[in-house]
Amino acid sequence: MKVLLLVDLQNDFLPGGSFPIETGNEIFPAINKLLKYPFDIILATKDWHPPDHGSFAANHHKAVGEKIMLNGLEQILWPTHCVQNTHGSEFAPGWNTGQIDEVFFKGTDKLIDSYSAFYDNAMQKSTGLAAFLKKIKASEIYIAGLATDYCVKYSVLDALNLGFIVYVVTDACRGINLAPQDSQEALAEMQEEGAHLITSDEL
Ligand code: VGL
Ligand code: ZN
Repeated sequence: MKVLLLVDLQNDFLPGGSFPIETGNEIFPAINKLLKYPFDIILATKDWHPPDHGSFAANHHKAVGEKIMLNGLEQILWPTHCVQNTHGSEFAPGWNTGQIDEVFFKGTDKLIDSYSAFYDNAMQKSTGLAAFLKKIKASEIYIAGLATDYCVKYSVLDALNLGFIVYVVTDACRGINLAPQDSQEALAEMQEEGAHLITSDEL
């Protein structure tokens, strides 16, 4: 069972959104190439926060990028983004969302962020993705999307820990890069942990 998992391809993470990755639109040629390949199933995640989410700087009257303790865990503060049922949390245009078989939602609890598509940042609650993948007997997971250094990275590391064979499609990912080398370091860490880095053309 070959699974394509597309992470957080949502308006707010792209130019014009509230938390834009300025190079984010560069992934769509690769995403559209992937969508032509014969995956057994295509899954997507949505970052899906309530308006009072604890990761939003504005909810603490603090600056973006500052760190706080949120319910016992260190939390980087982000711009308000991907609020449930807003334009910013909708899938971005530029790819055929009609091909998605199932969507998994994360970051829904205001007291804890969730970078991984599988579990929240305290590994307490599951999105249901792990159980779904086991049920369909998934073996290989091809992961792409936004952002390389957060949601893609933590999804990849959890998928490896769950025992899946994981491919990261590097030209179909872009990062936030709070520090300029963050995405490169994230890819190196994923590879060290056992992920295979490939491009959409190599696939
Ligand atoms: C993400 C930070 C906060 C991501 C989501 O999709 O990588 N990063 N929320
Ligand atoms: Zn978020």
